[in-house]
Amino acid sequence: MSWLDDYDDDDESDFDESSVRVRPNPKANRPRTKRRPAHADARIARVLGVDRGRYTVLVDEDGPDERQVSATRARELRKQPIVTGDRARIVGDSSGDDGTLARIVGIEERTSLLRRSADDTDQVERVVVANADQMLVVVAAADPEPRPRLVDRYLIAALDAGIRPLLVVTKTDLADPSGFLRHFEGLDDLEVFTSGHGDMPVDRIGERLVGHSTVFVGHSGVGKSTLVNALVPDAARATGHVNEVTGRGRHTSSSTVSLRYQSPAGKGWVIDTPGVRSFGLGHVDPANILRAFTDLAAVAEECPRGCTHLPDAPDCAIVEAVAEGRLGDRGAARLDSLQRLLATFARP
Ligand SMILES: Nc1nc2c(ncn2[C@@H]2O[C@H](COP(=O)(O)OP(=O)(O)OP(=O)(O)O)[C@@H](O)[C@H]2O)c(=O)[nH]1
Ligand SMILES: [Mg+2]
Repeated sequence: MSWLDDYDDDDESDFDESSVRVRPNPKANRPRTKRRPAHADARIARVLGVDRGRYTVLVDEDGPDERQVSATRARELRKQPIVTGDRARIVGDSSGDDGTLARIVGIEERTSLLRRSADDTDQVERVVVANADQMLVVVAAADPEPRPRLVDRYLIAALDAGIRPLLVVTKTDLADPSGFLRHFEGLDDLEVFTSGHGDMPVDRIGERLVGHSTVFVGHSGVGKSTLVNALVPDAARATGHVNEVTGRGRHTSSSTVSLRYQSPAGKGWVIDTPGVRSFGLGHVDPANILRAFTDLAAVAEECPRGCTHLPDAPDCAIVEAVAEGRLGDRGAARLDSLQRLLATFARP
């Protein structure tokens, strides 16, 4: 089974409580609208994880009776992706007792949505996580080799979704990350951490997690779950080895899971995701990349219509401003970063 199969949000409700009874023609038994309950008594629960149509949700978050409850999705939500981070409306048995199942009858409006497509031409998108406001891009200094273009892709997806990106380079005990990090010099807003065996920036990253919902993304084997385990002591996320011959991770984590971060400074949410081989940007609006570079976006208002802002773009106002030194010392590096991202998008 490929990782993509594993990731199917539209997984049929294999565990839908109503399918327990054997029915000759399930379609004939779909509830008609007038029989559908109004769900005025629904309560809100945080979706922590999804596994083959079964959701783990957190009820009474931060309250005295906070508990994890298993839930299925209502039949009428068949086409609606429900993902980690969603705020679900649930009805039914939300006691969380063994053998009980609640039912998700709707989801609250999302504040953000991180999506990806299988490749850049694919308009079919997969929802990775809902309501995250930060993304920690995890990349290894070696084993597997760092790929700046994959990091670019994550940055673009984050900027497009209005999610603040952070970057951590792991395995600095295996290789010096400074050459790789030079790629990201012009990204002034990007906070960068480095991490190695015996020297993990747990406190520094932890500070950034308080009050936020942070999704950890990156290639398989870069050490996402290792970091999660260091940050969330009872997370017990399985970690895998990187194949010495192929340099590939083993896709140890197979589903996306939210875990609570807690420190004396406060609480936050950490979302561990499975490693991906590619991160398609079929759904992204390229204008959102420029928008994230606020200083350059202001200059770009003087650009000709349809300007690509790439090095060969005629009369590009940003290129000219940088050439004339009007954007200061950092101008060239900023433009370089913007162009890398735009080029990644334009030429997958
Ligand atoms: N040398 C070294 N190894 C590390 C470091 N961080 C993680 N590893 C190792 O890298 C391997 C993969 O780590 P995981 O945490 O499973 O990686 P992952 O990103 O969660 O991988 P997937 O779940 O497959 O996406 C494990 O053997 C870790 O012990 C590090 O800083 N230095
Ligand atoms: Mg993992």
